[in-house]
Order: sequence, then structure tokens, then C-alpha cells
Amino acid sequence: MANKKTLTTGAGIPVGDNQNSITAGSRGPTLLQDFHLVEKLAHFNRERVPERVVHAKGAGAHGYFEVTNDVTKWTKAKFLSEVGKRTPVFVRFSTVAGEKGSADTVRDPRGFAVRFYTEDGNYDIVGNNTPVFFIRDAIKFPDFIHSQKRNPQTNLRDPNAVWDFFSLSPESLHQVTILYSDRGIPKSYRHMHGYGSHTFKWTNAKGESVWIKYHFKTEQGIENLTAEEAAKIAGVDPDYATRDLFEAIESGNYPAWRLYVQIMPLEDAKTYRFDPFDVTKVWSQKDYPLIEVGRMVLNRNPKNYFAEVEQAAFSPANIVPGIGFSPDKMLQGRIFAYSDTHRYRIGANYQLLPINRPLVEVNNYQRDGFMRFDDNGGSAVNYEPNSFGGPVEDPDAKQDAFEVSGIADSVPYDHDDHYTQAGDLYRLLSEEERERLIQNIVNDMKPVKEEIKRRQIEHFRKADPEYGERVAAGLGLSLTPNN
Ligand code: HDE
Repeated sequence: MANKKTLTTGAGIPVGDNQNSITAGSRGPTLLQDFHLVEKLAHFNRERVPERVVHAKGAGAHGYFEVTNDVTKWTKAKFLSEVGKRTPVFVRFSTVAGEKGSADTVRDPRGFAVRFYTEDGNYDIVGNNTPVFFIRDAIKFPDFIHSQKRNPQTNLRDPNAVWDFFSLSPESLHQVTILYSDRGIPKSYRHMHGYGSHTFKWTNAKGESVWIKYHFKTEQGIENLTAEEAAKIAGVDPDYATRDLFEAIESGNYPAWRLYVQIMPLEDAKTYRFDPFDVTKVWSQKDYPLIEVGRMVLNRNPKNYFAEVEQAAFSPANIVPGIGFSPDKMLQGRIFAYSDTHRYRIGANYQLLPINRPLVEVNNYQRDGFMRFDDNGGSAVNYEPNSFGGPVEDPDAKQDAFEVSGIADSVPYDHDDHYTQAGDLYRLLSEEERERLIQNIVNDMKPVKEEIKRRQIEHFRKADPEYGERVAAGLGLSLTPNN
């Protein structure tokens, strides 16, 4: 009993009784003057923040990133400046479509969000376990997500909506093929790769730039679950991947990934056979081989899930000097969307929370707002320019300038080939892998309207005639000959 702390209210007032509320006599009604009871119930009512609109179910861990290769000829990013340099990281893995309590072992992309706490502030790579995405313009994202989540009437997931959207958005075919392949259900968060997916820019100390893509390769090896295994585990242990990550780290079995980049000279972007800013496409590794950058190790579990994982607020807008954006229309939309959702979900001052606070000092003229729980800038000057020694800009930290041309308009991508890369992927699969891909698609498409099935089969067929024919055969549909 020694040294136990006294229970207090939020105002620090000692609590006299935490088991019996104050009532008017032992059988009488409860008194409103039991302010401890009122505070306890009221705070409980406010325990939930809105769950993430996508990627609601996730697990996170702390660790470090260590540079293993000199990349300073391409980027001046300080955290990459020296082989052997270590930077603390926090990573959150997630599924996408399910709610916060949904099963981990579903067919879905997995989120792979990495925060580097660097000396130039937080750098976030908010990627997935797939190198491409379903769509390539941010304007389609809310429609896409609506089609994958619950039907507005039945509140059920709706295969008709899923495949209606896919079949009317053929740019999704490459990602759909990955999703229904074995990689669609990773065995755990440890057994998958991560990708930045978009193209980013690296700029060196001389102001020279290149386009890059990030690849995190798992050292645990790729392992997947079959649809049957996954369904079984979802019933027995819906938190399978969350448990796996926590227990591995708790037992000292620290998961690790090697980070590589593909590097494309700026000029190549004008002539490369695919639009290098189109997130539905990959860059061939024959054209742009992987170059090692470093190694990421996760070695510490969060102490408190809500504080560290639920309140973690990643954003593709968080880039540090030496790293830049590309004109990828999805990335451009995301630069806005993430901090916007954080202000709504957690509040305007979300960056003050310990998990989101950078390791470096934050100096700016932002003040006030709900839950401003630091000293709010104290008595320091709160406007700029000023003659009172307030923080000033650093021209070296400016984003790299770049040339633009063209007419401002809503224009589609010039490249419309949704089929070559999806077909190449299909042709790379072994017979057993093709068999499982077709079976996974057929099982999912069975309840779908025939018109939608036929529209989607034409896309599979354009990727590879055999791909389309086998899905059609599995669905019991005869096809008109292809001309
Ligand atoms: Fe996200 N996405 N996304 N996304 N995304 C969110 O941010 C959004 C996209 C990804 O562990 C949200 O904090 C838009 C691509 C991950 O906390 C939201 C578009 C990729 C996570 C949002 C995309 C991602 C999110 C939901 C189209 C892979 C979880 C709550 C322009 C390259 C991060 C939140 C974590 C989360 C918006 C497309 C990955 C709403 C508008 C492409 C890993 O802001």
C-alpha cells in the first residue's frame, strides 16, 4: 500500500470515494453535487475522437532509421547526410476500408506510414504496401472510397458498388490485379514491403534535382495468407496483425526494412514511356534500378495506444529541405487533405501532441485555438515582420523552384494505357498464382450485376486475353470473340 498516489479529479482535488456515488440516503437518488461522478461520466462520454475516414484500424511502433549508403549527391536532406546516421521514427500500419474494430486479415491494401523525427522537423512518407493506387486524380477519391465502404441503405459492403467503380475507372486495373493476387492479404504487417507510391523530388546542396520513388523491402520476407486462412483467422483472432507486431517487438524480435530509391533524371520524365507522375504506374527497375539508402528497425512498442497511435497525424505535406513534391495529381490533393482531416479529427493544435511534436523547437506566429496546452508563445511577439527578435525565415529552406507551362484547365492524363502494366504483372505470375488470382476475383464478383461483370471482364481481357477469359469462365459467362 506504501507510496500509492492519491486519486484526484482533473482539477487535482483528492477523491474521497470512487466506488459509491453520493446519494440522498442509501436508497435515494444521486446528487448532482457529486462533481467527481459528473466529471467521470462526462469525460467518459468524450473518450472517442472520430476514427480515420480511411485507414481506421491500425497498429504502430517506434524505432530508428539508419543511413547505409551515401546519397548526398542527390539530396541535401540532413537526416540522410551521413552513413551511420540514425533518426528516430514512428510507423503506423493499417488496413484501409474497415472500421476501427474490423478484422486485420482482410483483402485490402495496407497503409505504411513512416515519420522521421529529423533535425529539420518531421518528414512523413505516408505510403502503402503497394507501389500503385486505384485512381490517379484526387478529385475521384471520395467517390472511390464511398464505393468501397458501406452501402447508404443496407450499411453493408457492396460488391456491385466496388466493381461498378472499378469497371468505370479502368486506371484501377493494375492495383486491382495486385489486390486480388496473393499479396492482397499479407500475413502480417512485418511480412510486407512498403512504398512511397508517388514520385517525389530530391534536391542536392548544389540545387540539382532528380525524381525518385521509395521502396521499403521487408527483411522478414514476403508472406501472405490465402483467402481461406484469412477468413478463419478473422473469426478466431480479428486483431491478428496488431497482436503479431506488438508481440514480436515485445519479445525482442525487431522487424526491419531496407529503404531503396529509384532515381530518374528530370529530363527522362518528358519522354519516359509511362507518365512518371501517374500513381497507377510503376517505373521499370531495369530502367531505374533500386539504390540502397538505409535500414529501418522497429524496436519499441507504444506505451499508450490512444496517445501514440490513434493521435498520430501523418501528412504527405511534411517534407524537409532536400525533398520535394512532384506534380502527381494524387499527391497534390493529399498535400491538402491530411492536415485538414487532423484539424477536424483531433483539433487545430494537433501538432502540439507529443507523438506529433517534432524533436526540434517550433517557432512561429500561430497562436490560440482549442486545447492550446503549451505556453502559447508566452509573451513573445506574435506578428511578423517585427523589431522584437521574433523567428525569421531561412531562404535555404525554400522549396525547389520549377518550371510550369500549359493552359490551366481540367485535363485528363495524356497516357491512357491502363492495360500494359496490369497484363505484365499477370504474365509474371505462376500458374498457381494465376489460379488463386482468378478464384479471388470470381468469388468477389459472383454477386455483381452481369452488365458490370462484362464491363470489368473486358478490362481484364485487354490486359491479357487469358486473364479475361478465365474470369469469364469462372463466372460462367460466355464471351463474344475478341477482334
Ligand atoms: Fe490517404 N488518407 N488519401 N492515401 N492514407 C488518410 O488521413 C487521402 C492515398 C494513406 O496511419 C486520411 O489521417 C486522399 C494514397 C495512409 O494515420 C485522409 C487521397 C496513399 C493513411 C486521406 C489519398 C494513401 C492514409 C484518413 C487521394 C498511399 C493512414 C485519416 C488524393 C500512397 C495514415 C488520416 C495513418 C490516411 C486522404 C490517397 C495512404 C482522409 C484525399 C495514394 C497510409 O486524409
